[in-house]
Amino acid sequence: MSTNLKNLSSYDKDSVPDASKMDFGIVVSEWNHEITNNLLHGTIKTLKTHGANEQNIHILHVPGSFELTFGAKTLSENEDVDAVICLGCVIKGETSHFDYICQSVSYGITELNLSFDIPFIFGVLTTDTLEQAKDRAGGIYGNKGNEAAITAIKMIALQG
Ligand code: DLZ
Repeated sequence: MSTNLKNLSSYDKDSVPDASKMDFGIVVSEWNHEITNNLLHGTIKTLKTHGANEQNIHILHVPGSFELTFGAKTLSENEDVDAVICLGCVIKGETSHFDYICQSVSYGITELNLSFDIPFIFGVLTTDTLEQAKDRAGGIYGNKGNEAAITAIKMIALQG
């Protein structure tokens, strides 16, 4: 979890490779959409800041974070993308849904990274409260979408 020691939107711009020739997939959860919309906008803005073309950014919406894994797999099979960024927001409730969804999506994205030849990026907020999510979706701790975009660019560049 980010703290006041680490802002999700702070990074060294010079350390980020040029993304103008890269193709991105973004799969975004509709659950907690006021948060995930901010994550999506933050992701797209940062990709474009580093040269990505709008027509090379493919977006797929899924109902909830549990569906991110299947959405990411589908997107990677249907579009010629170099990385898929998964965006979601899971907020702890009164039941154990939180634990099941977080476990499933983190395991699912790990599996995709091991099964496919492109990177799948974990851009999922897992918070105790809506307030904590807002703080990390364009609030006082930055925007996890910015972090996810930078991670995707760096991971694509890693492959040469
Ligand atoms: C059901 C559910 C609950 C309780 N909470 C969240 C949440 O905080 N964040 C989220 O992205 N999705 C949630 N969902 C929906 C599940 O991810 C999934 O869409 C449904 O269980 C249907 O498979």
